[in-house]
Amino acid sequence: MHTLKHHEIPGRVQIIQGQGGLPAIQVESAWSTAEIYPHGAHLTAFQKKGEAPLLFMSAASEFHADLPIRGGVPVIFPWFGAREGLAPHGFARVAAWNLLSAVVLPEGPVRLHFQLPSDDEFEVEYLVTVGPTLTLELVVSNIGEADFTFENCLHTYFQIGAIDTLEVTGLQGTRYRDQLLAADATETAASIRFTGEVDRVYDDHSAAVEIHDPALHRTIRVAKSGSCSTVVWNPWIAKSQRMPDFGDDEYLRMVCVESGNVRDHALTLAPGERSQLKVEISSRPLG
Ligand code: TA6
Repeated sequence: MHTLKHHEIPGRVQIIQGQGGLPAIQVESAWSTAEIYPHGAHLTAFQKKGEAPLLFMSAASEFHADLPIRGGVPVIFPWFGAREGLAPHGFARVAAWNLLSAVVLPEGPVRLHFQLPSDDEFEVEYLVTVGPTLTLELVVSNIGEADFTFENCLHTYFQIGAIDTLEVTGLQGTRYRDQLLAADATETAASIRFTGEVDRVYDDHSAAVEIHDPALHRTIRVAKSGSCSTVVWNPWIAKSQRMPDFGDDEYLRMVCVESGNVRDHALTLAPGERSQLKVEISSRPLG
């Protein structure tokens, strides 16, 4: 905690003892507030002043150095999904990231710069910019001597008012892997609605997605670059009940729209190459 304190900026950046006794960084800009744990460089909150939170956090989430936080923005690296004998979704989300800097940008947003503890093969940096929008940048550099192949994903949990009236647009015509059916399909709906568990990995998708939420009278826009995969997930009832760190009825108030490069879109960097995954999250009144 003491090594973080020197990053404090009065009225903008404060280091607190967060849940589970983990250090947390509270950020305030002129437009918004946010909270990030160096544990996993995990954003647990982002909220525009006068608006409902944009990120969903499970009330049952663990806050422990060895466990992932449930909700917010898990940073998924260097693999997505399950791997035999390994933690699902990679190790970055349970690593203790270093905060390199916290600065107020000339236009007013606050930017935090994190780095995953170094490895002699790759370097991973994560930039979080808190302003009128939330911008996330995950930069991976190959600092080794051989090609490096990995998956990345910003696995964002969005807070919504009601799943039964929610619509997600921007994916029509896109091929996807249905993770539940282990089958490939093409999205035919202009607006995706939810009537059960949805777990789809959309391929060759670099466009923005919008989440239309009549219950909160809000549209959330997820714009991105450096990403060919979009994942849409809602656990619905049965899976919610199987997850110990997720409330049985929390599926009603969240949806994941995730941006990254997974499965066939895993990235390979030659020595000296770098990749940048960038996501900008914004909101506006419904429409
Ligand atoms: O991104 C969707 C997904 O792969 C789902 O299959 C579900 O497992 C979700 O991620 C959460 O994974 P986690 O390991 O955080 O429980």
